Amino acid sequence: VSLQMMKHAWDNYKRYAWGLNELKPISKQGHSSNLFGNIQGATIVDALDTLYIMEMKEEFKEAKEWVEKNLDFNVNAEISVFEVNIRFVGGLLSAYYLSGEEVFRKKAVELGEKLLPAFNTPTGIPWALLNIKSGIGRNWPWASGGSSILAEFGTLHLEFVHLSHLSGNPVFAEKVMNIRKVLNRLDKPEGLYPNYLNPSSGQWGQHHVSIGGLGDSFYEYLLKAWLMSDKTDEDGKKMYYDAVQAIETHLIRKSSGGLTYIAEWKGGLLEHKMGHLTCFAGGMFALGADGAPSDKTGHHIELGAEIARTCHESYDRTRMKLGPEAFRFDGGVEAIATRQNEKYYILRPEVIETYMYMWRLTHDPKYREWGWEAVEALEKHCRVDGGYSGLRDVYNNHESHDDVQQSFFLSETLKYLYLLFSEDDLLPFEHWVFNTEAHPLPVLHKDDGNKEENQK
Ligand code: DMJ
Repeated sequence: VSLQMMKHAWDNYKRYAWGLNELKPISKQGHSSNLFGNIQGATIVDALDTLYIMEMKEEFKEAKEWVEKNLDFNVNAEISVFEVNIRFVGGLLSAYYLSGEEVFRKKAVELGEKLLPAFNTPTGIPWALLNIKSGIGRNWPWASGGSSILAEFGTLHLEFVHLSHLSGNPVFAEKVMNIRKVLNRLDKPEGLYPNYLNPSSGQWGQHHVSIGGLGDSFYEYLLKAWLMSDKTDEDGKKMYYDAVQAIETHLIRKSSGGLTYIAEWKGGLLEHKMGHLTCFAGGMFALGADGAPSDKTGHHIELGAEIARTCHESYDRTRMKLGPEAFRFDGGVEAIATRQNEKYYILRPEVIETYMYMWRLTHDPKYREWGWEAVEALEKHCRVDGGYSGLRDVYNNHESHDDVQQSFFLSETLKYLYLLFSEDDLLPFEHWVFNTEAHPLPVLHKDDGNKEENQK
């Protein structure tokens, strides 16, 4: 089924928005997001590995040809370093490792080089935004006192380690190792990592902590850096398990109805709200269970299972059976969005991602059942003639479509669905880690030479 869904998403993108970043499936035209400046083709690059894994050979070939002929980084564009890294660098790296086609390696390294000026700050903590022509960087104007964002500068590690590996140039790995060093030198309030860090002073901004937006994939990359290093990156390992310990103590709570959730922390006060983005953490806890101290293994799996259940409830308690952007545990509600501007669903993957990890790690059939519920809901409410669209209010009786087919729907949501219903030996966890945009990167085994033969 996910293959048919991919075909529908891809064919319509091709028909109405080919070469542009994303598709507007209702108005049947291209959608450009300023996250990528005028770098084009986000959906193509994000979808490459999904096409490959689903064995959509014709489509993969046309996507590859587009990359060869049209993917151009010599543009005057201010881009989000994080978004371009996870979608474009990550997408190209996976396409290279899966297919062995040199063009993807070349383009990934070329783009990586374009991103390097972002690190020209007093501390080496990179800017959020970078003009890839002039090399001038800056931060989001809304971010606490000129700060860089934890989930942005903390989500470069996996890709940059691979860029060094594939180019033979150590500079990429050095840049991300330096980020670790800066973080390790800093005092952390209650052992927690605030979402904001000033790249000039090297001091934290506001003490807001989140395992959802602004924080999320930083934690994910600590664990995955350790796994991707064939469990040699002891520093990443320690930072991850220490952080989880602090998160459990200060952020994880149980509702009176028995649902475990991860709250947000604002200078010591809890906001009892969980974002859809935060739901990825179920899969992360389960994936990390194996490396936890032996008496904690079962506990981390259990934590993953509880988060999966809570996030499933957030879907089940809506009219459309798709979860809201954020849900709350206060004022008498549990796992329900209470604010109008938190009721939307933009085809995000995190809940299905967690089902996929939980399925692989426990084989409890309920995760496939829950994944199937999501398929049915997507088909019923998000599928339109011109592709798949997000929804403005998942509690409403009638669909109000937002008219965007996000590129991560093809790279993540559909890939995780496909994996959820595949055998475990398709991209086995011993050999692959998924970047935060679901692009698989091979584990770098200790005895790997420069050109390793990785198992598919
Ligand atoms: C994706 O780009 C990535 O999963 C990122 O980590 C968070 N946001 C979107 C999906 O929701």
